Amino acid sequence: MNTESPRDPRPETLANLLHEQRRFAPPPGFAERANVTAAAYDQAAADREAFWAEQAGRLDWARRWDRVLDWSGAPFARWFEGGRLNVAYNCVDRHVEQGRGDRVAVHFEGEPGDTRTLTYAQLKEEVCRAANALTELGVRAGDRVAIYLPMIPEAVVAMLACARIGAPHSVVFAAFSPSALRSRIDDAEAKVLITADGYHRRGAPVDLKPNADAGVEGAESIRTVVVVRRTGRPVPWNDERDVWWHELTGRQPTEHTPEAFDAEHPLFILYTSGTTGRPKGILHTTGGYLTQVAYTHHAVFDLKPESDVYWCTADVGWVTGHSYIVYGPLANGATEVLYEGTPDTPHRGRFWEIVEKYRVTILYTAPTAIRMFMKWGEEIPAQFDLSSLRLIGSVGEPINPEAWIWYRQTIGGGNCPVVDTWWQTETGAIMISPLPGVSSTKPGSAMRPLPGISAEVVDDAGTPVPNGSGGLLVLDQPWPSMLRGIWGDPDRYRDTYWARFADQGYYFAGDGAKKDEDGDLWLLGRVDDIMLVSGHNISTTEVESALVSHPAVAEAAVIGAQDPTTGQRIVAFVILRADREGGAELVTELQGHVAREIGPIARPKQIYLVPELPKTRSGKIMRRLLQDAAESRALGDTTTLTDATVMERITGSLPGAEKGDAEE
Ligand code: 6R9
Repeated sequence: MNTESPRDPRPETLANLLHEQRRFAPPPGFAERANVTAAAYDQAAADREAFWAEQAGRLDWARRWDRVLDWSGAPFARWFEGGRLNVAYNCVDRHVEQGRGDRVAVHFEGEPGDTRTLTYAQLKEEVCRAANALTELGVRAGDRVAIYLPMIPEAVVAMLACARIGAPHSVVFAAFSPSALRSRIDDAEAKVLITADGYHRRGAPVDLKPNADAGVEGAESIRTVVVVRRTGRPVPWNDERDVWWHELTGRQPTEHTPEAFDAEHPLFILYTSGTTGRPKGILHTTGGYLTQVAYTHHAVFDLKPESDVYWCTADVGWVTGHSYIVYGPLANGATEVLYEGTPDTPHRGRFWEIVEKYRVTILYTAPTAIRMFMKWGEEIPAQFDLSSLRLIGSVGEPINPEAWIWYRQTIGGGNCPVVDTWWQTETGAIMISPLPGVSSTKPGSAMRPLPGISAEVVDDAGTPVPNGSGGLLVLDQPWPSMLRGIWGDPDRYRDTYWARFADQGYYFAGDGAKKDEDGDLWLLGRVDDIMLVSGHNISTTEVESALVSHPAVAEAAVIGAQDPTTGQRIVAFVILRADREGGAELVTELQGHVAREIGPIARPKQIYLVPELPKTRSGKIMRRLLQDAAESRALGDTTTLTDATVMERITGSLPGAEKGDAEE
């Protein structure tokens, strides 16, 4: 998220274009047993702070807070002032103490098919050993630890061990480059790096240690590199600096007394991969963060810890992995699946095989994955028994209505609530989402702010727009898991998030949204992506959703390219479903389809049929690069792309478009 972009073409509020009429009430039986009912909205509205204080009671506090919220230092919030707690104790020890040590915490599934099961009792031992190990290395409360690990149980253990000793962690995606690792280590001045020899991806071992070495080379703050053995392949080794995880933790006691930390003690720094600009170290703290991730995981996913098997497919290097693989589910005593690999290894049914194998009941994934599964075809999930699923969720991007419907029918069997959850690295936890036992959902809408959360859609002057109109999404009240700043840069924190509506004191999220006639919210993507065509604001999301509603289309990315007559012209990049053939006729048909769905003004001037789209590691489309390609400019920063060569394949398929040079 970034509001520093110079591109800001909106002289008026967004138009309200798409008309989606379908509604889905909670399935019979679900509502009666739902964790949260409609009363929560009223309760929170009556007294927001009392509501959050009650939710904080879901946690074990070593010392109760004196005051729920101190907002006098706005925009720097202090929640649960005076309270003290230990996050790892809350996520692990207390479940064991309450007699649930034998419950499975993590079902690990390696990509090659190896498995490992960790009960809460075993997780506690591992976390204690790791906490003792970090202490032996001289890590003290407040010291930063960088974690550069794949999706293996040690990633969860390492994060919890840091939390246990009060050492903020900074997790860096294992697929990020050495230079990305290095800049994050330097910015946080991390003392220790925890990494691995490698991991398994797309059927082959990938070495990680050489990247870690390149990343720490000359990094002055790093004293020790701890290396988890995952692939067993030979690794370069520095005797002065490197130590094996299994040797270091293996010699530690399995007991460790958790210390209680202040509610505002830093828990982690997470750098937003960002589609624009220099990465920002988003800072989260202890009590408010854990309260909101635990509450939202309970409310939105309706977790019944005794019977549910929960699976969030995100990577731990993304905020979704922090909040909804590690802290939220474990605080709630969940049993969850952790999968190392990709959805197409060794075959395109791997996700569904895992759902069937572990009888997964709650699945949380991203629109990018859902659209990929649509592209592959519904006969693949049809080969597996998905009847265990009872709730399915989505996060990361606007979910197009057709993808939502496909997800509900093909994966959810038509009887699971679908929760489209809007939030950000900065918000720490889910903010806008249906409540599965309450909301009558609309495909493509994240519906309403959760109980205790307040959001508005405003125009450029900060005035709320009426129902039926679009504008800018703002958060007008502080919330417990809000970011507490950008690491080391308070001015940038104010400028980026709070300057736009300084008079009103609103947090500006950077996203556009519309309120429909019922006041329900439809997220429209980044405002940087809004197009201005002949004086009309058109959101890329709406044109993309119109394209995806055509049976030939699996995925679409839309951008506004400069145009001498219309200001911007709409250019679409389209991926077809597996069984469809392209051609000039189809392009004309798609142009007509969009014009019919939205209106003639939204008709794309150009449509390119492409094999792939450029995406960040968390699956967000990088429209900026497509814009560069469409305007025949040299490509901007490509370092956050999953696959740096994808733009070559896309530009190679554009008639007449010159190929830009990727910057490193
Ligand atoms: C959790 C996460 C945040 C940005 C956010 C918005 C987009 C996320 C969304 C969504 C529409 C949803 N976004 N969830 N847009 N509907 N359900 O994704 O964090 O990586 O920081 O990205 O992602 O644009 O501002 P992060």
